[in-house]
Amino acid sequence: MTTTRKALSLLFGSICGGAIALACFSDRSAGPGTTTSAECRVPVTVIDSMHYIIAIRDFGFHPDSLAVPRGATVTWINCEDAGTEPHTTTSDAAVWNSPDLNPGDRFSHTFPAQGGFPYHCTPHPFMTGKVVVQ
Ligand SMILES: [Cu+2]
Repeated sequence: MTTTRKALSLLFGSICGGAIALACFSDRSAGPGTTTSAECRVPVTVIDSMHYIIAIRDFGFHPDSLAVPRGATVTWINCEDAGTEPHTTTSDAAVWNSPDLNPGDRFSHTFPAQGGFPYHCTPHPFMTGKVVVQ
């Protein structure tokens, strides 16, 4: 039982650590100089080995190709200026589909299986990207 508890505590510690890291990156407020715009200016892609960020900026996904380990969570953040039309992250094979993401909004998906996962933005089909789960 002790071993199980330790494992659980480690698991939750790890999840909470990730949540805290994400929370640090997920403070939202309006206007310039806020956490969201700072976060969008800094090219942060890797939070830790299981949490990754893809910024949506200038009508593109940055990075547009991202390799992650199996079980990783990817968070897309709309880093466009306020007032820019919303984007989505939509799996080409219907594995995930975000709602409209306005500037400052985010959407996360966890990838349990290996493979290549191409995606696009529904309102702007020229916006494409790919997550490769290794
Ligand atoms: Cu778009």
